[in-house]
Amino acid sequence: MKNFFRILPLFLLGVSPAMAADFKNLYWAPPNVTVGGEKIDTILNFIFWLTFVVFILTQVVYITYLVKYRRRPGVKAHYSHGNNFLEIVWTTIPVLIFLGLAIYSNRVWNDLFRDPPPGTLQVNIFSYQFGWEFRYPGADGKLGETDVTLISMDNKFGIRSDDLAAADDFVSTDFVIPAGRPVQVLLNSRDVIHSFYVPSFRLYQDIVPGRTISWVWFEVKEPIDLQLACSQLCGVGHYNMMAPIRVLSQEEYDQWYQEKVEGAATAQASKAADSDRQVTIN
Ligand SMILES: [Cu+2]
Repeated sequence: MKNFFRILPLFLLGVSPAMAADFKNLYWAPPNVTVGGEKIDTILNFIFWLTFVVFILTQVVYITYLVKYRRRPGVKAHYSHGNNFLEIVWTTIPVLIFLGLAIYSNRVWNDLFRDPPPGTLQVNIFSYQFGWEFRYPGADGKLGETDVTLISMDNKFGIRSDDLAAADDFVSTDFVIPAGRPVQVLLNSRDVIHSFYVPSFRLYQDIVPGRTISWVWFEVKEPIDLQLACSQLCGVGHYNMMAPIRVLSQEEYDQWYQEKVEGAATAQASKAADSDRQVTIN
């Protein structure tokens, strides 16, 4: 019961208790782990404290006037028709604050979502009811091209069979990325709108079926284990639509990548052998 009352305000604020409990911080977002995420935090903090101060000030004025001008024995309640000068002042100030915030946050947005730097690792993220898969460039370092119109049960990523760069690409069920290197995600959905949401990355992006969303990129500072959870109610299995995010050191990542590339090469070779055999039988 005590816990219920501890968690209730979080529900009211729209914070996921599981997420907050995970970071032992019930009242704020989990720590930011990306380069540039601080800029989002600066805006969040500024808006939070501004709202807090404005709330306190308006409540103080409101309650003071309520008490001061109330009806008492021998005193009539004061009626004011308003004051044009004051109206203009307290409309202009919020307009300027909102305009400033809009311009500043637009600049931050532009800064964070400009074209990724050269050498960025590209990962194709495929979402479906109810799970995630991650496609990596193979030994050639090039992610094969895809076409959303080709996405089907058999061709999950919509890989174009005429693109040879796709042949050595491999798929992982964990989202494994190196720390200290920019990662660009190409987001696809097979069925409905899902959402790529990682609070620690300060990133939220809906994934819309029928198109590839390619402007999201980020750089994680240190190795860390996190969880990717779909944040767009997408059906009965939505609650279970998650995948581990493993941010590794460059060394560990290289090792993981090497193993995956070798695995993909073996699979490719045995597939080729199989089709050879079929040709012989026929
Ligand atoms: Cu989903």
